[in-house]
Amino acid sequence: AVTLTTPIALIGAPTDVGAGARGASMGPEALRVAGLQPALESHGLSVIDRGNLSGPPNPWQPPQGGYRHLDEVVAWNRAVHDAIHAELAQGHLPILLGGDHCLAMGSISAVARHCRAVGKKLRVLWLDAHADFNTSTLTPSGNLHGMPVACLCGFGPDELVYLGGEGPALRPDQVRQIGIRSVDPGEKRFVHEQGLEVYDMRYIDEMGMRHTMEQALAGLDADTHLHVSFDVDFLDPEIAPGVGTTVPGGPTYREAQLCMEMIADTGRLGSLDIVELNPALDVRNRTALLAVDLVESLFGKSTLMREHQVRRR
Ligand code: HAR
Ligand code: MN
Ligand code: MN
Ligand code: MN
Repeated sequence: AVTLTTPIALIGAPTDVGAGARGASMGPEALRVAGLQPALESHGLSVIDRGNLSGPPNPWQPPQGGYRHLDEVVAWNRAVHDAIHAELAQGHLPILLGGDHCLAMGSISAVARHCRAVGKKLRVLWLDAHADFNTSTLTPSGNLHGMPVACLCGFGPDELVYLGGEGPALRPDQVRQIGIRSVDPGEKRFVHEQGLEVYDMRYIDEMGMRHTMEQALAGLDADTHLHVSFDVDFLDPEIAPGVGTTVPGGPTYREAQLCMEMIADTGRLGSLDIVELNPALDVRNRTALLAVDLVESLFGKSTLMREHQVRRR
């Protein structure tokens, strides 16, 4: 659970090896320039910036055997796994600054390993326009940022499935996907077959963000570690143009804020990915600034304001 005393560690992973467009490698610096650290500190949180990890460059090759840049993706994810695990072991709350979404394999495998060691349950909230549940045979692109959820659940190459040591990191029933609106045909069948809990945009339109988040957060308790994997393309492209794979019809500013606020209210947030921000496609760092604004809410900005108001009355 987040308290004002849990130190937050920022870890940059400047790569786009898993993506279909170049530029997410500039994400960590754009988030820093947008003031992520001072924004969190302004709410009384203590933040350490660990700087950036390093790894192989993007060779920009076509897929081989259904995977593009598999060796490079493995190398980056090993580095991410080790860095995230080290922070969790010290009692810190790690924030991965991506980088494309393939990096969630490294971060979530580390979170799962940590939860096994300390005997905690794990719930993953996957905020995304995409299900990221492709495999080498289902993928239309070979891009590994379209496959992290499948790999984490055991459907992928051994080098990625066993990043965290023994067995796959996740069972499908630990995942809640929110904001989904672009799923490939074979991927869709596989999502249903594996029973992933998906709150797609149709669900959010009909039921509202409040009810959606009540469902997605149901059953969390004091022994649950909540990991949020925030793919910035979750947001509607009208407010968040700086991503490689925009899909129209995403959550509005207020819907996204409410989503973050309701997560904050649980007090269970234990780790976070901010991925797929692509400054090469952004407009005056607008999408990075929005991501920072939303992450402030995720860490309880509005809760803090509400408490102040109550005290003043
Ligand atoms: N489903 C498509 C593919 O596998 C596009 C995946 C895009 N993924 C991300 N992350 N941008 O969610 O190629
Ligand atoms: Mn994604
Ligand atoms: Mn996405
Ligand atoms: Mn309800």
